[in-house]
Amino acid sequence: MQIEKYTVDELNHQQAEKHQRRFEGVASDINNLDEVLQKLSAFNIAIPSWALGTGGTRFGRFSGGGEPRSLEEKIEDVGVIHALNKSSNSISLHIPWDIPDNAAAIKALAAQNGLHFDAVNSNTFQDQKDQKLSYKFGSLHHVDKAVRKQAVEHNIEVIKYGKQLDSKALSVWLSDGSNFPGQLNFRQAFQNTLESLQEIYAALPDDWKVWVEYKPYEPNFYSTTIGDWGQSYLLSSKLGPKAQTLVDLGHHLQGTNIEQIVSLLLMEGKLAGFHFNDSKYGDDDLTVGSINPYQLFLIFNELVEGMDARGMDHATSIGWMIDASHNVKDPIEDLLQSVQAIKIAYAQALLVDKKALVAAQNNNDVALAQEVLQQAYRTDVRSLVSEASLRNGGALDPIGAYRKLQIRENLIKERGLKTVATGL
Ligand code: RM4
Ligand code: MN
Ligand code: MN
Repeated sequence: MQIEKYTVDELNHQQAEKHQRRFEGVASDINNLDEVLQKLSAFNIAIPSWALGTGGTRFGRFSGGGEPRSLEEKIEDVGVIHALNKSSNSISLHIPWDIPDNAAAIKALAAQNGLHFDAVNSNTFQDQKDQKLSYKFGSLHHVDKAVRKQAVEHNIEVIKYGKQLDSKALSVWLSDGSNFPGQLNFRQAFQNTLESLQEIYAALPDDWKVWVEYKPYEPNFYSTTIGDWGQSYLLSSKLGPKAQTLVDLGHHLQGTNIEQIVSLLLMEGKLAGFHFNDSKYGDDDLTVGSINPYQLFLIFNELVEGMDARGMDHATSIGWMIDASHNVKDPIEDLLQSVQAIKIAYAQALLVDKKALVAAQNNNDVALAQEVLQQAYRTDVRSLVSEASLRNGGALDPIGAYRKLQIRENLIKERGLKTVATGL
């Protein structure tokens, strides 16, 4: 489904006065307004191909209507998201859930929707139909060399698909681990993983990166072979400069100070990027910013500060992606909400008075440091995000526009009520 630009313009027109009033109220207090708007306009967040259908839990799956039935339809859905928010100009594919059979046609369709391809993701956490050896006891860390080889070859095949689509990164998440004490030799599991990743690394094109994702538990509940940022960092350091650590916000134990992890990985040039989501307990994959928007802001504060310290381009030097999966929301609405939440946190971080913060830190003025941070956090930046979207040709209110344009109703008409997208 293609969105006609004039329909978005019409909606924007109806809201123009109200928007202008709000925008001027906030804008008058911002010294570097143009810079903030430019940075917001340039900022894009990739959409994962597996988040466009209604996700399931291990108990059930309640599909919504009009879900994409093919990779082509997934690309069209991301096209809808991008047409509304002008901040989601790429899609990240999970292989083999979304194999591009005809890469040239898929690329052309993406380009037609203003999209390109972000990282490609391998999957050795499930057995596929007709697969020779099982991943029941792991993949890259497996005790059996033949299983490791099969998993390595899968990753190399994923790189091949990615090359056809002009992706520039392979994202690896392993469920490898153990459920019971004694099941695994930790050192052996780590060494096997390293060796397997080295083989994958050797197959990476020069201008590619491999992103090593970590997660503390689930589906294994005693140990995970790449369980935290230390283990991922160790692997990516041993692998070399093309390997970096990927931070998925839901992959931390409760109470972990994620912003501190981010700050140090960035300092070491080892932060690959993000899988954004939110969670209350674990890998809940909830809408970004729905549970703890303050944490999201604190992470962005470290990102902006750390990237500026290294002279990095905010928009392009690391990978920005959503990794969420919903079972009760319309997936497109959820993704639109997530992108908005990310842009809000980013805008707030751009408003932090850095000079004042550094001065407060150097004077051990703890109360003032908090005031400075919360001054930015408590600014209602939503009209700045709307203005950036407007200047890019998007909607002032993407979710409102999605509803007013009755996009889901149209997708249901087009695709039917009972469709199921591939993914989790
Ligand atoms: C995992 C992890 C990976 C994602 C899969 C679907 O928990 O977050 O990034 O590829 O889920
Ligand atoms: Mn993830
Ligand atoms: Mn996850």
